[in-house]
Amino acid sequence: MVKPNLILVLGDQLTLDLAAIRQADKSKDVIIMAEADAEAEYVNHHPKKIAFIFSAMRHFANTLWASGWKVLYSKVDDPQNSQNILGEILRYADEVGANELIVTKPGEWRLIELLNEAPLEVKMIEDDRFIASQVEFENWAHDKKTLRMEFFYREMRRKTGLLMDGDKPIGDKWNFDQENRKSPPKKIISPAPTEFNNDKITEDVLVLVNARYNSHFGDVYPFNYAVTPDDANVALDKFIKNSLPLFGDYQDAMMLGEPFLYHALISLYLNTGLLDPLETCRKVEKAFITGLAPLNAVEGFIRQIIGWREYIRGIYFLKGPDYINQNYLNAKAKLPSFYWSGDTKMQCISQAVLQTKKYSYAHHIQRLMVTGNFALLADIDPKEVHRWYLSVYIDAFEWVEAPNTLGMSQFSDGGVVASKPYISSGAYISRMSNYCKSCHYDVKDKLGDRACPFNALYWDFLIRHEEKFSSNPRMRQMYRNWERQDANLKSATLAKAKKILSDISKNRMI
Ligand code: FAD
Ligand code: DLZ
Ligand code: SF4
Repeated sequence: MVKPNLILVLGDQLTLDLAAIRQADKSKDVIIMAEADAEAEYVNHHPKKIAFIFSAMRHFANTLWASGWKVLYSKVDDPQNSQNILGEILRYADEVGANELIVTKPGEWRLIELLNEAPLEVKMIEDDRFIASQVEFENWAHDKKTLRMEFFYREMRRKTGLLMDGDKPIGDKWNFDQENRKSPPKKIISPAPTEFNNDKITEDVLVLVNARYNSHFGDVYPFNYAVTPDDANVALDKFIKNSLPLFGDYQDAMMLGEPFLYHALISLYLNTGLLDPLETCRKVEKAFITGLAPLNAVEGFIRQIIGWREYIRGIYFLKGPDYINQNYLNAKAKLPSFYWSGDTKMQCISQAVLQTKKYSYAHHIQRLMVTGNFALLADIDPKEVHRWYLSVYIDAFEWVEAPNTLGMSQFSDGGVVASKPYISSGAYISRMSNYCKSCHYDVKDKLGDRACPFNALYWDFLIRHEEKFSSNPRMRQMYRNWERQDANLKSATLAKAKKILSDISKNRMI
């Protein structure tokens, strides 16, 4: 008798068009899927994220059964569940007499290494749910001195033909970012994100997750995310209709009580296979062609997906498993406890942390210029920052989270992703948000009791790393501004920063 192969489908590989499924033989092979504590707890993932993944996995297993596949599915509370993916593979291999496992390459070196060391034959195939293959990215990167996203993005525009007029970009410019930096208006009425009613499968998962992972940071209720491709497409369509036209203008804006503004809230669906990136971009391009949304919004959005998302993935696999261990700035402090509690007088941080607790979501500028910026200025160990981002965000899988956090946000790769550190004083946050107006601190003050902590920390960071950055042409002006300041002001600023860092290390309320 011909032995069946096992086909592993991971929690972020939920599409019938998955490379491993395309290689499988429905008449004999067996698909396996496993919910496992080891995956939920290697960092303590946000309960909403665990619930989203488990429910989407269960719905996908039903789709597979309905289309005639044999599926062996481990629920996390099954008594026989070994609670780790390898354990489940070996248990099922024994049960069905399989000796080969076919798997689409996971998006984490940790799992790739685990599977490569498994005591059975493993065939790992390229994940082709992306626009650029790994080889294509390596070919692009190999003769470049610096790996800037913008040039890679242009290749992706040419390859997909998105927003192209022959070999020229529509609008005669590749990038309309200059038009996408508007401060928030005084009043904003942003469209509510699409909310879905939960079916019995999701309700059961919510009860289970709420009981099992109740020590993890984050609220499982209320839960309104989509868990199927159909619903994810409904969310995408509503975004295109209601929010896309203003997506570009307010992409970088932040507002009190407005966690989503005009953002799409679709990264969780793209990253788990519920939405396809190219189909998503084609729908968005159509909104420009039919006059629904302006070019700055549509180009800005498409750039995030075929530019940033693809580039970030390319970097993760190009740089290898050691990427997450880099610490170019030798940052050593512990992550402050307010990253978990939101218990800080800094309005901007408190907003970002508390909405993350509630929704497992914060938008890009909150991640980069609020929590990321503060961690960088406060000399926090990048590994701790990385583990925080990986655990708290619903869209966080290491291939996309690590280069964003460690590269773009914490500069711990020494400038592979970012050409200079993304740092700012309170002035940037004040310009791009209305947070400062209701903050305990005064954004204009550097030294007083109520001085915004970002201000002194910003200068302290520049001085602490003067040797590394003072000759960076994009940072020269910052150092010139420092030189122009009065000597007493300079030493008072550094003393103030020292006091803030000491308060953080002693877990005092700031
Ligand atoms: P929108 O703002 O509406 O953008 C549309 C889409 O573009 C997103 O859904 C996403 O798929 C893509 N996109 C935009 N920027 C990026 C980017 N820099 N990298 C990859 N894709 C991008 N994104 C994740 O998907 N997972 C992560 O774990 C993650 N961690 C991050 C950590 C830090 C420190 C920073 C600064 C950014 C991180 N990002 C991450 C990128 C970005 O913040 C999120 O993709 C975005 O906030 C998701 O929300 P949205 O769907 O509303 O996005
Ligand atoms: C993140 C996650 C969680 C919380 N749970 C599971 C799970 O139970 N089973 C599973 O197959 N995958 C899970 N995942 C996703 C993986 O941990 C991992 O991040 C991705 O598969 C990497 O591509
Ligand atoms: Fe954040 Fe400073 Fe503004 Fe307060 S004053 S919200 S701490 S930037």
